Amino acid sequence: MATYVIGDVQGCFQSLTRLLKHIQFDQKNDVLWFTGDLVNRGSESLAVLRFVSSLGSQHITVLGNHDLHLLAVADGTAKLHAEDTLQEILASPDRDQLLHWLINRPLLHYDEHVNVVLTHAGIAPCWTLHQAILLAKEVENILHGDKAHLLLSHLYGNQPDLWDDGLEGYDRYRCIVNYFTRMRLCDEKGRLDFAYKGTLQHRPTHLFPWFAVPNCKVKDVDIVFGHWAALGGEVNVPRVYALDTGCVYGNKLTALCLETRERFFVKCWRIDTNFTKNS
Ligand SMILES: [Mn+2]
Repeated sequence: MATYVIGDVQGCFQSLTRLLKHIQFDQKNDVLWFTGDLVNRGSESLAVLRFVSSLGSQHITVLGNHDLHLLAVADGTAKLHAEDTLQEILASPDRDQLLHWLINRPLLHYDEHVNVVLTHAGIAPCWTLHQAILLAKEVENILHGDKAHLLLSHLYGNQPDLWDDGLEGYDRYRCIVNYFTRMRLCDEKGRLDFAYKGTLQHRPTHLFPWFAVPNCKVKDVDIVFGHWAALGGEVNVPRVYALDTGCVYGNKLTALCLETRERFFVKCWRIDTNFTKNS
């Protein structure tokens, strides 16, 4: 038995199929974790969603910003963007079943046996692991309940951009979701920057990648995340694993074996996608 964490698939079903073949994925014995952003920008989001949701207890998926965008569009609280490739899901006969499955995914998964935590973008530098687990649960409870529509309709926006324990209501939930699904750079206090999406090398010098903010509170756990394709899977920080390797941009799709920490990847081509802008 092996556990593989797979980076952002973003609708690239052919690449996912090739990667699973490469790692000789055994559906009876192996477990797959996904870093989120299963859908959008790639050309086969529906196939990815159908496949991953069919894995049942053999898998873990955390929600990414593109997954939440799909849920908000389906809910009527957000509009499709020009570069979105979600129409096929929205028009499919099994959409309600797939979306119900998707909205019930967590924002964070922590496995105490292997001491690994998985989220889409990372963990706010001002949170301990325990706090992050509780805050993810707060939002998940609403997404999984009858107030999900209200939350989705208040989800968008960049404010508040700094965590404060005293935040309440939708400001609190939006801030939590932004840390878990959109974070890349922060200032030394942990204030989110939403503008920069590039490499570590060229980042604004007053900002830090979230995992290298001084006095980062998450310690003694391995953190696996996706979302930041420009990292190319490299962070050079112990116990932090970046797995978005830009599959949808024609780069690579990566799997990390949790038992051996070995990485596997397949090269991707833009034939999997009808999206070419690197954003
Ligand atoms: Mn993302």
